[in-house]
Amino acid sequence: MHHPAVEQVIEELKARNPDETEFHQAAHEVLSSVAAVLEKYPEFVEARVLQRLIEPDRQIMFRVAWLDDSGVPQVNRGFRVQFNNVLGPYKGGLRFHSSVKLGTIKFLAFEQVFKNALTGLPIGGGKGGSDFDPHGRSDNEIMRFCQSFMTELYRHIGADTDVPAGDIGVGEREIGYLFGQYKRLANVYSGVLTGKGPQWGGSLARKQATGYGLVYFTTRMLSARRMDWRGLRTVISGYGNVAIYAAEKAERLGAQVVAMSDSGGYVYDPNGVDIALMRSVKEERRARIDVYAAERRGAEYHAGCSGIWGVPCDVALPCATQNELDGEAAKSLIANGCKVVAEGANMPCTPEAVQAFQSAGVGFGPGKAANAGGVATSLLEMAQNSQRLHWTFDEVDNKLHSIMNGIYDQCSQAAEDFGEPGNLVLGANAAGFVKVARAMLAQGVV
Ligand code: NDP
Ligand code: 2IT
Repeated sequence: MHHPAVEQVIEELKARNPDETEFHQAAHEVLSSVAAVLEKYPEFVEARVLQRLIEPDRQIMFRVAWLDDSGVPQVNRGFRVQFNNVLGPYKGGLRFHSSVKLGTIKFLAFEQVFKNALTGLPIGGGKGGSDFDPHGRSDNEIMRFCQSFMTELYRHIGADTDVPAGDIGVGEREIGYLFGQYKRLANVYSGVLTGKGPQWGGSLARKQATGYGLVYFTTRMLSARRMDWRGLRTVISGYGNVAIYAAEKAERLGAQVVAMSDSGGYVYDPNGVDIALMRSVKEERRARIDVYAAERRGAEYHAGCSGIWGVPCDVALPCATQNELDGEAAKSLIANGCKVVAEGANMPCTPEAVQAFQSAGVGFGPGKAANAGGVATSLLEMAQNSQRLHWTFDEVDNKLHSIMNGIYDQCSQAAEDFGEPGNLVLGANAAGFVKVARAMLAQGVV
């Protein structure tokens, strides 16, 4: 469905933000599915909600200078985009990856606004990061980089203002260095970051949450098709935080995870991935995925990460990065009989791929719904920090499970309400958008 206001806003957005192609893509996806919402709520058009919503509250960009191990000064660029805080403090991860540009962080922050709204918890949307490449850097270099990054970032964040967390290239180690520096500068021990170590304010199950939540969401997609995980051949791209814990949970529910990847290539393991070995390669040894294949009998390593979508499977969970699964990859998954695709990463499927899945009747779960378990559990970490208490693993995991069920129900209900039952892309965008738009109206023109 088209709406004149939507077309116009997308044109303006492209003209005002040239070159930010990932941001254009994310905005286009959300705005084109809210046409039906605008028909139902003309007050959103009158109040120019779209125009206000696509402009971030604040975009911060700064120099991060640090000394490498040879004593040579290095310079990177740091970002924090505080997109929208009508529902709560800005909340979203930090990404350290060489490909990071302002448009990358803007797309991620924009997605985060609607994702966080879907959780039903009081959090707004933001995202940050740097073009710093952690690959091959020593522990000391990572620490010095994090300290320098936080030396600027600390003045913009706070437990009730903006609460960053991890994303690509940022895990518990980096959060530790960032937290240490924040505390030193602000002289406050607060829940200003999530993804902390459980010994120093972190929540149990936060590390597992995105991957587990993705599998809980996918379980609902499967049961809508009268399927369960038992015996399902599952392909999971990436071998990072999201991928590993998605693999662990899917396997526990009876799936056979047959392939995983890094940015250099993929591993095909017909006997089912040995999750403990994969975790040790990535988390403990910080090694590449070919090391897994070298140590595991029967596993094959193939150079080139996109080849993973040629591995026949019933379920595909893209958990690496944006636009990693294109139209061609989608065709090959469909031809091989894949039945359900759910996004663990943010925007991993190109618009052509999403279109192909939907036309072929493959179940498709968009990232802003399917991967929201991470940020939801971050909010549970914030809640524990405010209470100055710790909850058990099972308490957190049970809450996560019911939050994911709630997200699935909302998306599927909204898809029905707006006339396209089963279209979870429409459902997620519409449900998230309505919450944010209503709160914007209530809070006046600001
Ligand atoms: P990690 O850094 O733990 O892992 C990232 C994985 O993706 C690695 O396997 C990495 O391989 C691979 N990767 C990164 N860039 C590329 C690329 N350009 N091409 C191919 N592979 C690539 O990150 P996470 O697991 O935390 O994040 C993965 C995705 O999930 C991201 O899209 C993130 O935004 C999203 N996400 C993360 C959440 C979280 O809680 N952590 C929550 C919700 C979503 P290599 O080492 O070779 O680069
Ligand atoms: O994309 C995401 O939702 C995350 N990287 C997690 C954000 C968070 O604040 O936990």
